[in-house]
Amino acid sequence: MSKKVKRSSGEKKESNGFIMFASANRGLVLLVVMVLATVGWATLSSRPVLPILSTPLPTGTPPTLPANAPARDYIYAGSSLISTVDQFREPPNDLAVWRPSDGIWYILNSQQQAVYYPWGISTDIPAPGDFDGDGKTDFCVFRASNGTWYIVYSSNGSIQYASYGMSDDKPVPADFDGDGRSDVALWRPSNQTWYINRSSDGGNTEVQFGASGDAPTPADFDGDGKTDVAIWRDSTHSFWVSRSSDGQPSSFSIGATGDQPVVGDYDGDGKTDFAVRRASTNYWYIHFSSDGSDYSQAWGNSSDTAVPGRYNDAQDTDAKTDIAVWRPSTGVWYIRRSSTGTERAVQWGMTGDKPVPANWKR
Ligand SMILES: [Ca+2]
Ligand SMILES: [Ca+2]
Ligand SMILES: [Ca+2]
Ligand SMILES: [Ca+2]
Repeated sequence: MSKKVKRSSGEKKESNGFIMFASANRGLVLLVVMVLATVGWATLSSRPVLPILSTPLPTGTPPTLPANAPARDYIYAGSSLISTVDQFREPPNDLAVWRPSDGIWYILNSQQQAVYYPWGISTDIPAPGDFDGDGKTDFCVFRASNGTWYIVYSSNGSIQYASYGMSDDKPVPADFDGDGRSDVALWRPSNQTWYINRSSDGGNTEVQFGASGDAPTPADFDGDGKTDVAIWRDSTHSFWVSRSSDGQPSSFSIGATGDQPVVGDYDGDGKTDFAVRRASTNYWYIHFSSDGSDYSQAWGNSSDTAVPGRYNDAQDTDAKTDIAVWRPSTGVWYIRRSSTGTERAVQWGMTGDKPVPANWKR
């Protein structure tokens, strides 16, 4: 499993079951797509679904990608990009859910308007990322049945297909090579191997890291702007990280067996902090990277879904990850503002949805 595959325009090449990018601009096919609605949630919930992607993989020349760029913060006024700030921090998240029953993504944008987009079918796994590097998250699903990624570039609406992976793989898209674009990537539990298709040069990185039973937790722990390969090992309640900065492995023990990894940059220093959540007590345990101190906080209840992320509003504009949960029974988000410790509760989504907070900027 160590062959490398080169891209060639419009041509599929196989290597050990992987077929590299083939793409086509089908912007005209799917359209009616982004609709800003000021109407209520109930109306949105009944929107029709556009079926997608039952056709064979298309061939053709992939569209030109944006030039490589370092990780940046993108500042928008409405939909217009007005500034970028170089820093290895994620811009604020929008609240969003993906509804498997109808394949629709529902986003609450910064103007508190609903945006929806049909993309995917019920058995897909949502795998959003910024694959074209324009600072906006792209709609993407991984279809395990055929090992295919279906991506819509936010920059030009083009549809990208990537056959990469097998049915039991876990999609882990992130910017491992630090060029500002998410890489199509997956973790294979059966051999604990990471398969990363680098956006910077189209080559593949395959690295065995982890053991049976581990859970992938990729993030930028060393703060160099590149996502690090990392896992949570429940049996020893420890994280293992392969640092992108020097290639060295390191481990950190925190919490207890049975805890859930909830890594994020809670102190806002640009480095991801080790963190776990204990469902039995609803406590979050965080180890701050900035000063090595430990922090704990009770938040949410045991049936909630953890959705830590940087959520900004008028009362919280810092760059720190907020402790946050989404309640499946009611669709309410409970965000603990990092700057004030106060609660922000917003209803968005309903039972059966999957929360997909990200930098949608729609
Ligand atoms: Ca994008
Ligand atoms: Ca990348
Ligand atoms: Ca890193
Ligand atoms: Ca940190």
